Amino acid sequence: METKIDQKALSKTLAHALRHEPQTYGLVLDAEGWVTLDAILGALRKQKRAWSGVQVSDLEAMLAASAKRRFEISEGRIRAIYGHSVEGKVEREQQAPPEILYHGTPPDIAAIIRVEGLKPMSRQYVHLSSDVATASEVGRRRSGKPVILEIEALRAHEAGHAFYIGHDRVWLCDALPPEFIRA
Ligand code: HQG
Repeated sequence: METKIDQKALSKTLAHALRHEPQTYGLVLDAEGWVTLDAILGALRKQKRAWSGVQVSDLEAMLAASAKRRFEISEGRIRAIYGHSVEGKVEREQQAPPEILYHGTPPDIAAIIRVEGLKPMSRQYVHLSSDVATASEVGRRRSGKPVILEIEALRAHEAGHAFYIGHDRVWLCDALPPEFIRA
């Protein structure tokens, strides 16, 4: 009998396992954050009875149905694209960013960021968005009226700050001083 998989619950558990606490699931991420599909399926099948028959096709269906690209599957492996808090920084390739990136955040936090700069807080990297709509969506998780900060990403990159691409709408960087933040 086929069991219907709750895709939201599956996505949340995957994010927990692949971004934050792989050890809780008996998983070890490689240097770039990958685990094998066999390992993740084995871990998920032990989590809940409803997932005892979870297949790669269920993971693929969840990825295809999600509005946000949080995970990627390649060559029999899966990883979280961004959002990590695990110890040991996931290795990423530096890339030149677009001229401007955006960061959506509540007004009181924006005021702090204008003074202190952007910090990764509980994650490995600061998360930036490539467009205002995405930044606004990120900011709305915490505030009805988020402030959208404009980040002079290319100028910061040229001044020696590293940037990394997550996917087309999500960029990552290390802590960034306020001189590159405007608006
Ligand atoms: C703030 C979600 C005080 C920052 C989203 C943010 C995104 C500071 C919070 C992704 C600060 C960190 C990441 C400073 C930054 N002082 N607060 N100096 N610098 N902050 O969740 O960017 O749905 O770690 O403004 O959509 O909100 O999980 O980062 O408010 O793509 O896939 O510290 O997570 O994606 O919060 O979101 P987060 P974020 P998922």
